[in-house]
Amino acid sequence: MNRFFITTPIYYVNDVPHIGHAYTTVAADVLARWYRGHGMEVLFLTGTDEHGTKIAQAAAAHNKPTQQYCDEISAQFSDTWKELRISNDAFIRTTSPAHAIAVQEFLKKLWEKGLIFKALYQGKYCVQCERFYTDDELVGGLCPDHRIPPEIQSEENYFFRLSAFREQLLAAITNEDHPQHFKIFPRERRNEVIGKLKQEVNDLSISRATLAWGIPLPWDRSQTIYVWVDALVNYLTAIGYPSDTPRVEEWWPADLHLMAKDILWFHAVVWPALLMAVGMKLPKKIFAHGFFTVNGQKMSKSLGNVIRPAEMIKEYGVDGTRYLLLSAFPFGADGDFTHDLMKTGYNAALANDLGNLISRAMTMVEKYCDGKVPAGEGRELVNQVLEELKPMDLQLEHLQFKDALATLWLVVDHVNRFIEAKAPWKLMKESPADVGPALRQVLISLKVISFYLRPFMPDTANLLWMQLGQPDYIKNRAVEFFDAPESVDLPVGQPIKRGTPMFPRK
Ligand code: ME8
Repeated sequence: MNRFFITTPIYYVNDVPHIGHAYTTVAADVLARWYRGHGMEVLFLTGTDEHGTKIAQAAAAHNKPTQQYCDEISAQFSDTWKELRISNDAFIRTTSPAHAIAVQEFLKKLWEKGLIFKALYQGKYCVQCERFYTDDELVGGLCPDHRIPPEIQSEENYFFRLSAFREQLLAAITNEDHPQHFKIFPRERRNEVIGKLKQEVNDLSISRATLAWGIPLPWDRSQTIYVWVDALVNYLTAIGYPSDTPRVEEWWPADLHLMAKDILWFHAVVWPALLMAVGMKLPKKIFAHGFFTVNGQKMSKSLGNVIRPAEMIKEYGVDGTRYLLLSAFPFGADGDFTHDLMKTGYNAALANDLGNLISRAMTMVEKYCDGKVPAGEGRELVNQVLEELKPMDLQLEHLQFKDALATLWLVVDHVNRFIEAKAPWKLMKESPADVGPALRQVLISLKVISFYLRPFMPDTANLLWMQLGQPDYIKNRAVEFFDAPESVDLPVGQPIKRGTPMFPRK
């Protein structure tokens, strides 16, 4: 069976989730559901990153023992993902014992390969990013992401010879025939990585002498492992590394690492180099999406403009939130998220187009067809709808969620226009025999829409599915997919169950 291993970043537990984290996670969920729906075996991984200075400081600021603090915030991430119907198959916490073993084993391999050396290092470290910056990378002396001055850190650390992999990495990224070729998207981000790789690459400090909150280095327990190296290995912990179970063989390399552009360097350069160093395969594809701002500003606790998923869910529902996150901007581009944008999107696409289509279709079937699927010939609408949905395959393969939703909404619009044109309320008087066949096509088109809606809005799709008289697919854990979309159908006489309107207007 075809396998698909998809990951999100593991999020820092210094703060509870916001819609930036939800964005990546919902996107990954859509792909996981889409591929499962097409009969693939999917492993969808997310989790929390719990070591490092930033976390230790956050726990101290809350006057809590660090582990307890991590437990609490990590639970908030997993609860939020449950609420957002995220269908992850695994959730890694870097403070779990299995992960510590995986990281230490990985580091032992690097050590044995002679790729680690010890050196005195003085550098400028941004605790919020958990990384050193060179003077060139700072903007006016400040961290380019957080706009805060970095700390001067000076200690004797162990280093990984990242610089030794510069050329091999460049070749693996740019040469499609290279045995370790991997893809980076979008193109501009890929070019940035290539541009940086063409310049000098510094070796990477992989341990801390003064930070206790981390996993000890296997050969020198006075130092802890750098949080980024610790975090990246989570992708292997999840599949059973370091044991030799077939799972590691089956699932590695990952098909897709998803993240925003802030951490692309770690995924496109540091991680592949570490994997090359220990002789493992590289992930196949890395996609770095854009950054949300809120009313033009970076989301940050200090600015007080952080939008929490719970606020959005309260206002727009779970599926409304999922829809709004993915339809707002092309995946890859930055975007400014405003309440106006959300409200407009909700009213237009959900209340008007989709909500209205479902409710009027069901109402008419009740009124004109005795609440049952009518008989009738003719499939021109159904066939057009199936044809119009075809681009979604490629759009989702390229992670163009906004475009994929636009494709689906063209179809929603098409079915709405079909109803307008047929005007069953008039037909009832002029040619009542034509009402059943027209509404039959509308119902079958809704069944198709429901199927394509599933990955994006699983609850709505299921409600629609059940209104069409189909069995609850969430409760039955059904993972069906269309083997033969052209034969999609509904049995004549099957009762439909009109529900309450789904997306009340704001
Ligand atoms: O970097 N817009 O964790 P993190 C869009 N622990 N996406 C955003 C966002 C925004 N404004 N803010 C955050 C870490 N994200 C490390 C990762 S992985 C081995 C270790 C999302 O909590 C986006 O996916 O800072 C980004 O890459 C990630 O959260 C950073 O999460």
